[in-house]
Amino acid sequence: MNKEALHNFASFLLCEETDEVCFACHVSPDGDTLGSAFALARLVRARGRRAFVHVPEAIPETLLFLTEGFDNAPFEPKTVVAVDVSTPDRLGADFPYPDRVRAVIDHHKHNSFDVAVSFVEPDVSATGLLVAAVFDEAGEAYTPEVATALYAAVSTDTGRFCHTNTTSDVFRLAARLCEIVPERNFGALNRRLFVEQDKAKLALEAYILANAETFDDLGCVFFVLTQKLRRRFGLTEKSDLSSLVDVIRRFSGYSVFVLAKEQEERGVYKLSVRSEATPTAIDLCRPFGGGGHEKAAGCTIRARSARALKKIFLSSLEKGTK
Ligand SMILES: [Mn+2]
Repeated sequence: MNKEALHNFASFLLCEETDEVCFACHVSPDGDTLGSAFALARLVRARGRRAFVHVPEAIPETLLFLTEGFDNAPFEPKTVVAVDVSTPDRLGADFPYPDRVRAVIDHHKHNSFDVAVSFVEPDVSATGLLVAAVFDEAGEAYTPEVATALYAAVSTDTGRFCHTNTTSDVFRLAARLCEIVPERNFGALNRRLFVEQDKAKLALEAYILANAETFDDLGCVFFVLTQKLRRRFGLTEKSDLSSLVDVIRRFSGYSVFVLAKEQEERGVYKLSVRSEATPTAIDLCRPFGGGGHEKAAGCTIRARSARALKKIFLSSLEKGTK
């Protein structure tokens, strides 16, 4: 971790002039962007400054607890800090303050923000680890709310401590958080984050397992969640579908996993791509204007049907494997 970048970021965040701060999350908000942003907002508030968290889309139900006891009413911010956001467009098309972004804290390999204060560490497993370092640098203790938020950040970005980014640093931070999370009740927290699902979602998961298409030559598992299926399983726009790709990742003998979600706008599909080999997930998504990490990435593709979408993606994958 670059000590100087850490020091600069912490100094910027805590200097007198940094007030009225908006911590901005990325689209398709996950545990890392949300947990990190809420922890940072609490740090700034602990120092007597005003702060709120901007979330461009609905917060998934599993992560709503991060907002408990936190009055997140927005105001006209002076400063915006992008949290776990790799490119300005991932702040969302309707982000109201794009020209006020002055700092960024992130762990994506390709961060394209051109801002005065940049704390970007591509080798770090989650932005939550960087936020923990900012607390340490600032000499600020983790409150139970902060510990819970940081746990949400690192546990989700490491796939519940399963992905290859589960480093000893991750476990060291988790061990520290374990001392602070209320009643050390990780069981309840994990159940909330990872285990319990409503009936509709469980039925959908079973459907996906039974109906995902496998392409043996390409080592790929593919599933398209159409609007029709969304209606059939009673999903709303608020339903958190981010973990669905992990359902198809369970097929053994395959290395590329794609979950495509048809959007309300006809012919638009958002893809979550996972890859355990080459081409990497980011290499598969970049031709379509997407981004992310080596093993986990996403992109948006326009196609006239689910069938056409599959054809587009699979022929791109085929080219990549040659
Ligand atoms: Mn992240």
